[in-house]
Amino acid sequence: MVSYSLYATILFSLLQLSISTPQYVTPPLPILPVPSYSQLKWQQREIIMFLHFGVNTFTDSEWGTGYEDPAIFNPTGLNAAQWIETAVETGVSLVILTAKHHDGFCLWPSKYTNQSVIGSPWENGHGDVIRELVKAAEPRGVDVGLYLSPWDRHDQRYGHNQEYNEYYLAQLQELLNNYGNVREIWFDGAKGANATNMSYYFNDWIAMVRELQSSINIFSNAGPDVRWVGDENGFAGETCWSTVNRTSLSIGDGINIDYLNTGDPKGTDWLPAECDVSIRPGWFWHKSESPKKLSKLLEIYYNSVGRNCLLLLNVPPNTTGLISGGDVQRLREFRSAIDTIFGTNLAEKWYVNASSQRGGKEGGFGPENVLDTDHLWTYWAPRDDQDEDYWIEFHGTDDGVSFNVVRIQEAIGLGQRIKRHEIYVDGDLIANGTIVGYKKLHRLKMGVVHGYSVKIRITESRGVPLHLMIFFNSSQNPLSSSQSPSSVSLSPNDDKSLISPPSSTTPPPKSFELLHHQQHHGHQIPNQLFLLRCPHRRR
Ligand code: FUL
Repeated sequence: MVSYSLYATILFSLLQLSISTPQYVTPPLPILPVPSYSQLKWQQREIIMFLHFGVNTFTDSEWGTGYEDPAIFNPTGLNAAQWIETAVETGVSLVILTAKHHDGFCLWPSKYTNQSVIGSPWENGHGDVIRELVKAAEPRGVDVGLYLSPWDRHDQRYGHNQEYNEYYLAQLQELLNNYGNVREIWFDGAKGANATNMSYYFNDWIAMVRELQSSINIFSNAGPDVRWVGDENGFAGETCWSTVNRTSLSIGDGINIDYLNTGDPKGTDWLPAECDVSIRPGWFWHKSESPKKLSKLLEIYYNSVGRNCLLLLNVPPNTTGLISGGDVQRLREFRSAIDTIFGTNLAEKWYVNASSQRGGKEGGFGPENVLDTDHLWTYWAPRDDQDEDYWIEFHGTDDGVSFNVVRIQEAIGLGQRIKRHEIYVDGDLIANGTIVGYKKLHRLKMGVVHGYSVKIRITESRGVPLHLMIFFNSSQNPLSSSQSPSSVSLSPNDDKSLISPPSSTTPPPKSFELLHHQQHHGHQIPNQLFLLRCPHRRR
């Protein structure tokens, strides 16, 4: 007979077993506000494309008068598949077309006006540019967005509040009911200085958009989903929070440029900024204009994507209805340069430790998470029960590493937190900055540095900072002779320091001071980069 004490012992051991079974450590609480699902998807696109196309393309103008004859719109070789291929090659997953610009001409056969493709010889008046775009985009997995200008210089209803708002809403219904998923709608605040007075019924527009499309982002200078960055150069503020107080902004007027440019660390609304800029001087295609230099596009990339924003790059189709060869070529160079610069994680094999980790060694929030490829949901998290000097440190191999760019990312799914950070190489401060957000790119001012350890200190944050990651690029050089010249070609005026030239014959210098010296005296510099991503939790 089994004694009572044996039963008790077995029961006790079982209890102990269940108590010592490891429990998953829960993720930390978010710090509000956090992005919506659609905002998070939007942010991950990084670069999106604008297509300005319409009667202005044929009149060589930027703002049409509204008196254009629709018959002038005649893109004899229009091929939306070519636009989409260009987008795909550029790494773009969303293209936004000007369905109607300020001149009032509609690129689709709207029932509510004759100022449209209906009056054009193109396709004998049976054409529909939006349909062409959607048909070309869908099989290539590219999403579509639409720009519908509130300011309308053609329609007689403009200036009559009820009539024009009804017209605008009717067109929104056409656009959002008939072309499948639309991922972004652009409410442009632009309006000529002497334009007729007009009140836009934004609340009605927003409600209608939400009713018709569940995963759309609404853009205006004040959101509600995406805000304008405050300029048309493609540059965000050096500090650019994804948060604002929407009550400090109003759609359409009273624009506070500085507020848009920098956001608000105390903001209660998640409203990230979009940086719109054209590849050419104008928004519409003009024969006399040519695309920006590669170095300029890269500078724009660093100042938009590299400052926690999205880059909305305009590429205007020409009078044939195609994206011009020079623009396509420049976009290829742009993509190739980005891929070369950010292609390989130089830190992949490095050892990493941190000031502390949530849940201890087995907690799932260790600093090694910063080296994986999930940029949002695996991260390093320090303990949240103490006031500490938050840092994460990477230790290299015997040869160390050379780099000139640092990339840091936060796990923004749990809120934007970091207010200030510093970067040290072998104990020397080499860069510092303010916010990080989805992505912060530091192009090191002193050029390439070489070192054996890299430390990121987070010196100020909203709550406990989460996150970081590192890349070390041992990649082929974009200008290396072993590569096909078409992979990246810089025009003679391009700033070659933006993508460092090769150093196959130069042994790596021992200190970053030396590298600094070399670069400033025109020597070749190593191409490796160092990218740091804010850590995320491993699932
Ligand atoms: C501005 C407009 O006036 C320009 O023509 C262009 O569409 C740009 C994106 O927005 O406000």
